[in-house]
Amino acid sequence: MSRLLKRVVHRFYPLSNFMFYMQRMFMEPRARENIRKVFAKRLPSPESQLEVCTKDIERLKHDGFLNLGRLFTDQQVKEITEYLSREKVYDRWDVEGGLFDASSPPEKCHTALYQSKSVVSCPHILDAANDPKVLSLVESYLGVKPTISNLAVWWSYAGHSEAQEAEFFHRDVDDLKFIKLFVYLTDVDSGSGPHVFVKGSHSSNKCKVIRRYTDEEIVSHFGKENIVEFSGEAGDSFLEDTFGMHKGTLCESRDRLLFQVQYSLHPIGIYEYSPVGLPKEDVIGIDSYVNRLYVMGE
Ligand SMILES: O=C(O)CCC(=O)C(=O)O
Repeated sequence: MSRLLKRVVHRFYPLSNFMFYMQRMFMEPRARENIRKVFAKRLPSPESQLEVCTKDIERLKHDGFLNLGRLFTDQQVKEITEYLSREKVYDRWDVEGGLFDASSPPEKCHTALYQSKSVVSCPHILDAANDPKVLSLVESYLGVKPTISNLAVWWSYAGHSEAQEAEFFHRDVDDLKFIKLFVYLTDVDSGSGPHVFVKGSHSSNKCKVIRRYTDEEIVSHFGKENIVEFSGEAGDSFLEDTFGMHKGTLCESRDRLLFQVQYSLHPIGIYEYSPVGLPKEDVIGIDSYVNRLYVMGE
């Protein structure tokens, strides 16, 4: 099959791919919101018993992000990083390159991900992804019971002179509505790859073409005053609607380790999921619908 034909088929088959590419055709926040409402009616309703702070949800909707403070204690960060030090990673942008030790990445590698099965089995990770306060905020934001559609931990490495891929500003256009939880697992300052978000850009009609944008373009469209850099200690967390413009700054002085959860209405159409079977005691209290793409049901 020619490459072009393969690409065309990939857009339509399986149907989840078609849904993924369809929603990418609607880039106006208001149109996306109207379509979200239609789909939300067919999805399970929010169920959280925890009342969310109205101010928090209003700020999240207005700014596109919300600082949540500490999600992991120092001891939990230690247990997570100790566990991960025994697991292998792969280059996000060169999957074919295979697995390697996180402490000795190939020279050209900017970002290295742990395999899903390592992440799911890592201490404290599922508990954090299912933290009741986080889930109640996420439910309020999405208007439905969420689906965990991506669960990832990755290293961003220092020592490169030029940004690559997600180190440039971009929008994620993964589902009609989604939100991501970011948790730093190393201390992050301006030299160690802080995540950067453009306040309010999640509801803006500017920069609707799906591509990478330069810092200069972002400043000229949104203004320097709206660019928010997230520094923090290991264990600090924030929620962000990454339909808004964002990037991971190129690390200069130190590597950065980040844990991220994506919550959406649907599974991400182009992802392939392989739920992991976990011991019963590890899944007590977590919702089987919310976690179904990563944790195998009974
Ligand atoms: O590494 C980062 O901070 C950026 C992450 C990102 O671009 C994303 O999650 O879509």
